[in-house]
Amino acid sequence: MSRLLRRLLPGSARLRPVTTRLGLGAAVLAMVAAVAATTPGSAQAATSEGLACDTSPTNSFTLTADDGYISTPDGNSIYTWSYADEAQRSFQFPGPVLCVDSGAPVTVVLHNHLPEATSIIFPGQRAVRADGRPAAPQFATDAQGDPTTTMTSMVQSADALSGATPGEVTYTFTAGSPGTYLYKSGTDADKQDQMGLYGALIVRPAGHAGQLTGRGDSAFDPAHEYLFLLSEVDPDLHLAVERHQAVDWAGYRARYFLINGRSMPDTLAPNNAPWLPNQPYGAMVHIKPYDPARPVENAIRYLNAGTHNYPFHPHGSDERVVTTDGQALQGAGGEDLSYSKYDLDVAPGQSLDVVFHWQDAEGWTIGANGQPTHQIPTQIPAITDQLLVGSDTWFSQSPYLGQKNAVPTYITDNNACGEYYHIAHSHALQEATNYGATFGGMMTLYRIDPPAGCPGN
Ligand SMILES: [Cu+2]
Repeated sequence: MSRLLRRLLPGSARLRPVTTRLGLGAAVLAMVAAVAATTPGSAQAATSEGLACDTSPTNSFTLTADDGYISTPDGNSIYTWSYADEAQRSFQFPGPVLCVDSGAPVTVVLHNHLPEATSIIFPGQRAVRADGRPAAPQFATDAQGDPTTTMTSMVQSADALSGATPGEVTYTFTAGSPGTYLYKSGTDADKQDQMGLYGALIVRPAGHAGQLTGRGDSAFDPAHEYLFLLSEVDPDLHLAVERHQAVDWAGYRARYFLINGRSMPDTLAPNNAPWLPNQPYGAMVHIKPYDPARPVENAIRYLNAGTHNYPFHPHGSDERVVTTDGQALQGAGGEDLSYSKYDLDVAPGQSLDVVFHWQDAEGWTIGANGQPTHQIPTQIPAITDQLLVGSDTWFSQSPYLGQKNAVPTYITDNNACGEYYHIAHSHALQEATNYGATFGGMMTLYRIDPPAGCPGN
């Protein structure tokens, strides 16, 4: 529970009886009202699209490891552990996106409000220090005499300490090469990672804000930069931890598959959507067609916080991988070794940074005279891979970008102005579900607006 809610609800166990008596909806409303009433500033309330960075002029961040609840599109509420930026909010999932420049000295202070000890590790960053000492693994033995690894950087639970002072540890390191990295728990990591203790660390090339790396051919439009932090949740495991029961790893089975802590269709909601108060990050890509007169790329940072490979599959176009695990893809002589891919396989702990654009390759645009620039077959199967297939709620019923035909009355129309939508999802199709219900899970949409824009959107 957050310190904020502790203050509002004196007694650390106060929230759960509220949940029991009033039902979850009332408890969530109470939490929303409490957060809205007491959170300083308005940055949290403003919705937005795309990458939402936490930055600091001194590259110093204070994170709180805490527990809270996340919601899923099927109405479930899942007990979760995560990190929150103390300056921003009391609880959020996943942890805040920390953005720093390569070569910058970074400080991360960790406060622990979890019921057990925890720590943070920063895979890919060198010479991390914890309270000034090297944050190296520390070996101990368990009850069976087997060696176990703990971290010197481990911080005890505040609940284990007397008084109100939380456990605290300070990590320092110099931000490494430009790229996308995880930060995550280093203590009982299988469990604590599954419980949600992870976030993204983005390292930008110093002096080249609009590039993924120091290479000019990694340039992108900063207004169209996105993060896809991929992970999964086994709700039974989370429930066991909430009830202080043993974790049954033999029975592990993920039921929810997430991008930035949300499942489809919640992935489409904007950043800081008020109905998802603890899951601030959306995952919808919103771009315009490639314009030869203004040839800009868009960027996506793929990051896998799960336990196995997620074969992520954007439908609309290839994406060009320019960075893996914080390493620019180039040869010893600086030659470009980036490659285009239609399925982005993201391995556990791995990151891929890509640039891409969507090209109206067939010229299905509306010309200056308001008519399609050329005639094409009207049968939808002729153009399936350029569209969501069939009479979907997002389809304009027109193959022409910017034209919106009559939509059948029996569907809910989510198409604003004749824009295109491509789905993008894990191609392990059981991961494109919410507890088995299809068209959910690790899935989002790419929205391509007409070249002239979309009035009111
Ligand atoms: Cu697909």
